[in-house]
Amino acid sequence: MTHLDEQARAILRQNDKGGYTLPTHGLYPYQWNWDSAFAAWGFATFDVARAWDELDTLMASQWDNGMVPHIIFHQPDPGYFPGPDVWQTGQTPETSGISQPPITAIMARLIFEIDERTGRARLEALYPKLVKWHRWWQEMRCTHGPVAIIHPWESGRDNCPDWDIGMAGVDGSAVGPYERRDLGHVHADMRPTKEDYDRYIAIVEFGRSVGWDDTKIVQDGPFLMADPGITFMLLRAHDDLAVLGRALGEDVSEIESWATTLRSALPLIWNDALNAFDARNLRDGAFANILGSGAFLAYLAGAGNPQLEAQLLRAWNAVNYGVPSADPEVDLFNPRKYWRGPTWPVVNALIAIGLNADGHIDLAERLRSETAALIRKHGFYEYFDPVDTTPCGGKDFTWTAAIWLTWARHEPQENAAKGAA
Ligand code: 9WN
Repeated sequence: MTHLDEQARAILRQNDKGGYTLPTHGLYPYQWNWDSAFAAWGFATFDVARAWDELDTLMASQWDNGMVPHIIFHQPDPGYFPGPDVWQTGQTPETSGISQPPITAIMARLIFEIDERTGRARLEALYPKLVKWHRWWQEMRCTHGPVAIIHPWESGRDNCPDWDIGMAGVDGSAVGPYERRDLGHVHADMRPTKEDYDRYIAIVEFGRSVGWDDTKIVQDGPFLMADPGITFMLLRAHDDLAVLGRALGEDVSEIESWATTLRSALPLIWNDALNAFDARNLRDGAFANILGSGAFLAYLAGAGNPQLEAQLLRAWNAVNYGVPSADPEVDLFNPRKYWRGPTWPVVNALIAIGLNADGHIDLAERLRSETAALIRKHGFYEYFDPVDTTPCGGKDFTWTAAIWLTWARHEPQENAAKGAA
């Protein structure tokens, strides 16, 4: 075990609150949905039982309607805004009112395959909850075909340019005074703007005003956009859930039919003018007309194609390290501003899983080695400047430590020796 491996394990342990893991101390003092799924994958490299615990704790906060919230406010903490008093969802424990990328089934499969014998009982307990969550996505968020998000935070790629056209229609001017807490931890240049936050809060206030009724929010809410990123992650998650269901001897025909229906909606998010998958404003049908990293998650769902590959290489070759979160060849690209340019190790890991499965072994390896170089040089930061490597956002970050242990640390010789894909 190398020093970096030890450090990565130590980060997971330091951020472990007993059953759930904080993304990082200070900036994000609660349990986040997709962060937890990555944390579980990381724990699985040295403590499989702890990995299942993480997923159990996440799924334990599932709402009666099947939704699994994006934040679970286990313990009060004044260090984050907006907290439970703003969301007012009336859940116990308190939670936010939106979801986040459904990668839990993807990670559950990876963890199950490490040790199927002991994992079986854990999976049996989790499986019905995952099916219920996936059904919620299909019924509540796929009414327009691809996955719709009702808040940029739902995408996990909060302020990426994909959402600019949808956010332009959100009126944030009536939001009362509030104090952001993120700026006490991270420089404002790296975070979303005040205009973004006013609109984020306006969308939360709308959800609260209709008692977090999904049908009303999808119908009348201030923001509704098709998200290529979640569409591809859900597609992959459906496939993985079906594999898990079959292993348990379950009838997976409902899951298979969701996957077929969702796959048939992919042409709706293909933008010919951009030559790539693209986000779309579902209020008026307009495409975002901007290449984002969500498009490259197509590989995760086996939906890559030569035009997309050309766009991937163009955007990637325009920077030096990792796949950028926004197109480096457009004016709004900003290499340090959150999801408007920086490279995110976790997104790189998901893209690489897809590239590998699609036979692009060399590209997957290039992505791994560039991501590993960033972590070796600076440590386990939240994200990085893809041009000059500057580390950005929170440090000692759980998901960066997790993907180091599971993916970034593995040199090709080692992969070949292990027969890993
Ligand atoms: C809002 C925790 C989360 C990640 C998201 C990332 C960021 C929150 C924020 O942090 O979002 O959910 O306050 O900025 O964008 O992907 O899950 O790491």
